[in-house]
Amino acid sequence: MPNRRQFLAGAGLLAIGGVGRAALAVLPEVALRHSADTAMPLLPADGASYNPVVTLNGWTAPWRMNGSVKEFHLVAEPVERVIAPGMTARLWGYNGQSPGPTIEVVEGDRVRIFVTNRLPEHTTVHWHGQRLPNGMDGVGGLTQPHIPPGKTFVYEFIARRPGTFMYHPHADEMVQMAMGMMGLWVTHPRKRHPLIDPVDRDFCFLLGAFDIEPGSYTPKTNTMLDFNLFTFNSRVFPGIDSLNVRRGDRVRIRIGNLSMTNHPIHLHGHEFDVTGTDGGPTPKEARWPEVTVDIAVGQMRQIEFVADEEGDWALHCHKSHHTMNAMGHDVPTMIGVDHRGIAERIQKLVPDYMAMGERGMAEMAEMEMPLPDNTLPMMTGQAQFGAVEMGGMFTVVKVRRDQRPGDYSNPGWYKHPVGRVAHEWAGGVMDPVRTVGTGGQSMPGTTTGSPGMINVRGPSRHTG
Ligand SMILES: [Cu+2]
Repeated sequence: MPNRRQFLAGAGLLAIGGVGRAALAVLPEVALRHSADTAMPLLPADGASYNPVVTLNGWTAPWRMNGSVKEFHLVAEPVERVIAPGMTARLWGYNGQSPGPTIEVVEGDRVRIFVTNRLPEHTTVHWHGQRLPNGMDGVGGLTQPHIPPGKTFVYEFIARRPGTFMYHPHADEMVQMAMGMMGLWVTHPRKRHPLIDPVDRDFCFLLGAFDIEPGSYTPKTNTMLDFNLFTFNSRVFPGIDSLNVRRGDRVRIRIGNLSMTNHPIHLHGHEFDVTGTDGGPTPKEARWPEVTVDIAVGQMRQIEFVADEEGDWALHCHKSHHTMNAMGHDVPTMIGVDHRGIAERIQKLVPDYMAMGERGMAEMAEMEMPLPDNTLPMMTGQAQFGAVEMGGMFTVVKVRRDQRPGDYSNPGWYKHPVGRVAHEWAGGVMDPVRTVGTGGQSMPGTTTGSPGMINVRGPSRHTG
């Protein structure tokens, strides 16, 4: 008779739904989480030691040891996710949240993951980037039968190479990923690795996008490009926690992209190296300094830097539409349009009407605009100097000299040294000298008269 282990290895997948109560009792307990707060790192109680990751606005799945096997239990299910205070989305995720918990193991660990499906349709889990037996790859129909609603499947493989990986369904993928089904997987090196340096802080998060109509709760799952909420771990600014570090810390940030477009992620005030991808650690001679890294769909980029500049440094997607929340994307451009008198007339018909954007849209961040229920302002957030005018994929790396090692708490806003903040100039101001072009860019322009004398030629082919 084959024992249980041999059966698993031989069959690849073992459906255990429908077996008796006693057998079900062997399943690891399901850990659930309902908060979107950043959980403190989960220190390994047994096995090889490592420096655990901190999942931004997320958490690490607890496991149990069963003999020499690390066992996890994921439950695919509908969840409620607070996208930022003031907005809750009805998503699909794992163990109470979207994204699911980070799975954290050590190179060489034998890992067994039970996956229970509490969705209304079938699913699978694909372990993106991993070396594993083909039958554990999680492609519904191709490498395994789908996991029907109500059933539990089990995956088992050895975490063969260290790195940062992702997990997501490979079943009705467009819908299930648009609903928020995704998670991260970190495999730590078992011993000192020549290409993986120890770090003081190790953060991770996933890039995602949702299309949730203002006033509603459920994403539109057929959207291909026009998403209106761009998220770090299913959160938008100002709901994304800051990354709080001590000055001089070596910091690693692992960022996976399971949205439908690329995101150039930009860090202020420091240069970083890309030290790893889904394919593994980057050879040291192939690294170069960057301040922005473009992360394509289905890619993970792992960046590292020494946080040696104190302050509140922005970390954000450089696509400016991705640092906006819903509402803003379809607003017509009104710069230069004279609204005088129009708003009052329209307000007689539509009492909430406001003329928007006549002088740009910054005023949007400051005024109290009536919003549909369950809808966030499109640009928002307050810091010590006023409105930050952001949304979506934006957060702050807070570097402080007195942040204690291992302390991830928010130190508040940076206390700038006196005289080190941009401020209004108190001296005299001269009018700028303007240059009027006389042809192609290769031709020298004509500098006009003295300051204050500006010769401006009108457009030539216009009348009126
Ligand atoms: Cu982006």
